Amino acid sequence: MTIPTIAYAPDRLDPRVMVARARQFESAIAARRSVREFSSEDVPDEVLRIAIASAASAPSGANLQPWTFVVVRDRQLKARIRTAAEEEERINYGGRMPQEWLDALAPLQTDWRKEFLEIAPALIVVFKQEWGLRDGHKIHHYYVNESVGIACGLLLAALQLAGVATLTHTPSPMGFLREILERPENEKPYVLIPIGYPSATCRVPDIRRKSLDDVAIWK
Ligand code: IYR
Repeated sequence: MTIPTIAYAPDRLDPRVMVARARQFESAIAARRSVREFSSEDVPDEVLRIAIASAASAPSGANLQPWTFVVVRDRQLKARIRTAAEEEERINYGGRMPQEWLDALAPLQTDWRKEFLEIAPALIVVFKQEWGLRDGHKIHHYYVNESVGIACGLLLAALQLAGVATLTHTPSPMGFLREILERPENEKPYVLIPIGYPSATCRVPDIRRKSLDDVAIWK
C-alpha cells in the first residue's frame, strides 16, 4: 500500500528574511537554561497542548511516531514521582554513578534532591514506544531513540519560545514512571521534563556554549 503524494512548495523567503528569522530563533533558543528552581505558578494547558503538538510533528522512523507525552499535574502523582526519583538519585549520587561522572556534575552542583518535581506546576513525561500495535499485532518501530530525541528537542524549543522554563531530568533507572503513570509495556520512559517558570530567586550556573567553530566543520 503506497501513500498518495501531495504537492509541497513552501514559500521561498528573501535571504535577508531567512537570516533575520534564523537569528531570531537562535537568540530565543540560546537563552534557554535548564531550570531546577521553579515557581509553583501555573502554566496554561493550552500552551502545553500546542507545544506537544509541535513535538509530535517531528520526523520519525517510517512515520510511526513512537512517542507518548504524559502531562502530570496531579499533586499526588507528582509527589510519588518525586519520592521514587529521589530514591534512585540518592543511590546514583551515593556511588552508583562512577566517580568521573560525579566529578563532571560537581561544578553544576546538582544532587539527589528533586523538590522541583513537586513544585513545578506540571511534568511532561515522554515515553518512547519500543514497538507498536497494528490490528492487534506487534509492529516494529524504527529509529525510536532518534525520533523521540528530535521530538523532545522540538518540545523544549516550543516551550522556550512560549516563555516556559524546562528541565531535562533523567532519574536513572526510571522504570518507576511506567508503573506510577500506568503506561503499557511497549512504552519506556525517555525523559522527564518539569515545566513552569523560574522561581523569583532562581539562579543557574554561569556556563558557556562552545563556539560555532568548535562545533561546526565546513568542507
Ligand atoms: N540524573 C541526575 C544526574 C545528572 C546527570 C547529568 I549527565 C546531568 O547533566 C545532570 C544531572 C540528576 O538529574 O541529578
